[in-house]
Amino acid sequence: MQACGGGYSPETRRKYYISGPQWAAAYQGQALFHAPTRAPIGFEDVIREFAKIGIGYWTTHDTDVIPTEALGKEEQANIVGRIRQALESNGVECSMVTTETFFHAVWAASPAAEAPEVRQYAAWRLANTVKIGHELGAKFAVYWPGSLGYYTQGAIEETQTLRWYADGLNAACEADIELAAKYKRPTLRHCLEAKPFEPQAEILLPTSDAMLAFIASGLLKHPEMVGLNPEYLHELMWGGAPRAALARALLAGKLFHFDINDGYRLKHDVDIGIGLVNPLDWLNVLVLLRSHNYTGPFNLDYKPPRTTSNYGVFAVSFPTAVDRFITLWEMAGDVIADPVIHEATEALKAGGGPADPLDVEAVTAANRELLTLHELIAHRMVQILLGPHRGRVYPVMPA
Ligand code: XLS
Ligand code: MG
Ligand code: MG
Repeated sequence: MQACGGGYSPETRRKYYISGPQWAAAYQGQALFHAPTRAPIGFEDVIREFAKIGIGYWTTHDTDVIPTEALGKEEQANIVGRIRQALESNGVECSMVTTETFFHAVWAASPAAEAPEVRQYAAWRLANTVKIGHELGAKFAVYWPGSLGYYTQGAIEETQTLRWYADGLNAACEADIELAAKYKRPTLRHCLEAKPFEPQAEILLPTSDAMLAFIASGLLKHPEMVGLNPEYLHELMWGGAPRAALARALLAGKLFHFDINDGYRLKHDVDIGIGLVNPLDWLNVLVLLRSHNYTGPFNLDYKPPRTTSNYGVFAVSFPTAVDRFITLWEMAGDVIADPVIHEATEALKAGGGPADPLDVEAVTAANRELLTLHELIAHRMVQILLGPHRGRVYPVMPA
């Protein structure tokens, strides 16, 4: 880390709305074909380490911190009390809570299963998470319906399952309205998170766009309370352009929260740290968000690789992820202010000159040279990304 140089100070890092998930820091490296490589770690250590790094916000699933069987019991209240204490003494805030509706065996047929008792339990779990959110001071609740789908076709009826899923969200929003009044707080912002595959074979709401359609379907009682938590990699996984997916969410006024990470197209959810795979695409994403004044959280929903040690999670993995984000965010500011890109963009918008708009050949000819600027803009962005030779000329061979 010393050899790499140039890390930001914890004070600087805290100026950004960056949140660290409990589950990311506590991820032990396990997967279907992988045994864990790291020892378990609890929320007290995670919150303390986040604070030291300068990650000012913390996010959690209910069962990341409370055992399933203790939910709703006295033990829950004790744990929530301990979390509040850990947050307070480290100057960290809880920004988001989310319900685990994918891991426990009760969700084998999803939280919108046929059996009414499963759905009643799901509605209770969502409401209980909203309550925990209010108790911890959170502003957002996230829903990743990863188990909403199937392995074998025909057993579930999709329209019915989606109606049942909407019932769960409706229960969460209604509980929120009551709890917010009780705690004298604003209601939470409820954010749907899509992923195109995993853990079901087929997913009923696989993309952010599918979720926008679901929010507008008429099934939700409070569609104004519900928006999106897109995850960068989840849009890339299906082959989409994350920046375009974010643009559609912005146009719909539904970009509430954003999970940041990196990875590859058409692969499983590898959850690599931001900017390690697609830094140029990330720069572009942040240019879009900066130019539209996105003010929501950037949630570090990645997984430190299983080759990283417990020590390395906090000494290398988290600080470097935060620092790459900050650098890319500041570079996005450079792109927006760049005179070359500005001039090129304005020239493109002005068009190629006086031409009869109904004369197709004249319109084409008038823009022929101008459109070369598309490639120039891309070149300029790479110059800004790579930095050192921006606008400068180096002798390639010593004179
Ligand atoms: C899983 C999701 C998950 C959500 C919260 O792929 O990214 O981590 O962000 O349940
Ligand atoms: Mg996520
Ligand atoms: Mg992911």
